[in-house]
Amino acid sequence: MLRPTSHTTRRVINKATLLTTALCLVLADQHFYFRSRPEVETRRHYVVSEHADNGTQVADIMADARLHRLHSPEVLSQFHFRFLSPPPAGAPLSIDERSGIVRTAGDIDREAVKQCRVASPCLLPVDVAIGPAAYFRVIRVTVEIADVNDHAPYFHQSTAVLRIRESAPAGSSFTLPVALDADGPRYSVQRYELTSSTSKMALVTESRDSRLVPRLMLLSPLDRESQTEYQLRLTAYDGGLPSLSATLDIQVIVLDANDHSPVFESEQPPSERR
Ligand SMILES: [Ca+2]
Ligand SMILES: [Ca+2]
Ligand SMILES: [Ca+2]
Repeated sequence: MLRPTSHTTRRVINKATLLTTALCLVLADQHFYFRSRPEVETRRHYVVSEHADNGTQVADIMADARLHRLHSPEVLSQFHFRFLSPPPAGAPLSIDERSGIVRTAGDIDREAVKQCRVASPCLLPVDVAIGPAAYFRVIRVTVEIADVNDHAPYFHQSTAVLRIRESAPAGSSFTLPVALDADGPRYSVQRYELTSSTSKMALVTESRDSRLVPRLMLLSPLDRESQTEYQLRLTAYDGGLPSLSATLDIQVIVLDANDHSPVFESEQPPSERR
């Protein structure tokens, strides 16, 4: 049997109706808001090799953005293209105002681009604005500069001196000078080699802050009384093919430790010398 609707039930229904209506209005408003937002243009990605020939084509904005499909030839003939901001120093690029073709306009040098000295890969935003105002549009463009191995590793100095006390136990290790290389991680220093005539020392490397650090490890204790110094050569190789290298000559000087008791020059005590 149906029971008459109470005032309380009617109030609940009215509140629910109001809430539903409000929710619909909010959703409708959001729908309108999302529909009315301009579409976000996909960022176009191009790659150009470091030191590519001057005039190398990097991008054809007109063709790649399919502007021919969107506009008549009459409209396209009015278009002009320009970079929103000039490409950075070290990455000379030009854009043809009428065709929208992007080319290298000088020597592209990855290591000369400030923001690429520590960043890898080297990505440069070079957005393109299309005019006239009636057809204004921004094509978002990223140009990646592909690294080439155009820098050899180098040490800050050509020689180094390492002083090791003869009391240092086997297993002790000592930091050696690090080689630097201006190229990106792929073509930077990848390995070290140690050349020496002794089997008392060996090279070990450790990775620190994404950099390979060479260390000299003692395999057996040194004895100054038998050898006072050692000559070593440290060579750093980069990741090129063939790899480029740098060398550092290291002089290891063995420091004295008080590891010998005093001895008399003759077998007789001084008091017994004549
Ligand atoms: Ca370079
Ligand atoms: Ca290199
Ligand atoms: Ca390079």
